[in-house]
Amino acid sequence: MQLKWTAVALAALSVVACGKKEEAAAPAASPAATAAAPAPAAPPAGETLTVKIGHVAPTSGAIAHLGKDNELGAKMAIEDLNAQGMKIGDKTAKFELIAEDDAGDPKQGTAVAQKLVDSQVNGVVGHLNSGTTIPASKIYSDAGIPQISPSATNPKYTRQGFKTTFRVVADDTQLGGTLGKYAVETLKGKNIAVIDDRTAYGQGVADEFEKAAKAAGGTIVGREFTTDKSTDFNAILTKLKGAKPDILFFGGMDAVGGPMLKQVKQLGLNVKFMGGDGLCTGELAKLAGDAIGEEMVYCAEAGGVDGDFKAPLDAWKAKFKEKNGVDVQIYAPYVYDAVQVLAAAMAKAGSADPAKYLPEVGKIEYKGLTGPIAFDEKGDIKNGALTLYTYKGGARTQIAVVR
Ligand code: ABU
Repeated sequence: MQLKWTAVALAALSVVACGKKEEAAAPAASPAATAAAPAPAAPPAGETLTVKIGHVAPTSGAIAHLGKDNELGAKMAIEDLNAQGMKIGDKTAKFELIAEDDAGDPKQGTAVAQKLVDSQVNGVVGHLNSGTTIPASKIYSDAGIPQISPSATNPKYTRQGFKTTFRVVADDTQLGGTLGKYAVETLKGKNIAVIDDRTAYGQGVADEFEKAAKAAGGTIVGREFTTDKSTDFNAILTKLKGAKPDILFFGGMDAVGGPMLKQVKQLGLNVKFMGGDGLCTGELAKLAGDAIGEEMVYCAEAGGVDGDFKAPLDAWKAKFKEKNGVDVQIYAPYVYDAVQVLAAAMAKAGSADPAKYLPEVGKIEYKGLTGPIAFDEKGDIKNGALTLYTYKGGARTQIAVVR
């Protein structure tokens, strides 16, 4: 695959743009002339193109730590793009971030999506949750605005026939499928219990897990559900304990998974605890305390890099920590790449008009922090990776990157 838009290429654009600015701002002036000179004229309005990028995630509520992680990734991309002085057509682009909070709530998600459309954003990165991303995608599609989700993994998002929907991570079919197989073939699970939080993500990933675990020869001994706001799981865990599972899979986010793990320990349930990407955060170890155990919890991020991509991603994560004072939770680098992909498509089209640059998003071949990004006909990432993790010594620890 030929990767056309690299960080090096973007830096080269920056050099060209800066060179032009320096030429224009270098009059040969004597000290006396300088003293009397009027303030330099502002550049003609036509030289700058304001590009509005909308970003949506839950920056309030139980998973605000994940929403803020995503938003910081978007901010870092905007800062880097502006520092590079990227050209779109013959204009220097000035990127502006319009960040909205959907609180992980589908209704609030569609309300802020309409707000972004009304603000005439040129592109959108988000939302974080499948349950907000899917309904919001119709609003962006109707307005013809390209949308890239950095973290919503429910397959339905890209299977609605919209031309505007893209995703830079693997989906729940891949996540649940890989984890189900891993549960039986590697962790040697035989009797498997499943809980989900009834969200588009939680239920979807649990269904895929269950299907794959059964196909690999596992037996599903119980299926229960909770909500994405629950804190007491004693009734469902007690019921499942009676079925003597050796694996317990939870389809849901870390904010619910952490307290659930504490109750698993209190009830003496002797299981390997598994989950998808929503569980697979640094925060989970804090939320679960000593219930995180040693190599007892297994999960997967819906992306990942190895080989030559590892060092630049690690360096970016270190920069993120230095700048923001917090570690990357999970999807900030994917948000960073999603913003860069929109910008690269605009540069390629020579326009930030959604109708003009949308075809370039679909054709993009971008070498990102999170690996090569190109989309299939649905808008899903081609050849998406997964990273399997466990928790050791209270820290998320990588097992392997798989495709
Ligand atoms: N993929 C996990 C978190 C976001 C979601 O799909 O709801």
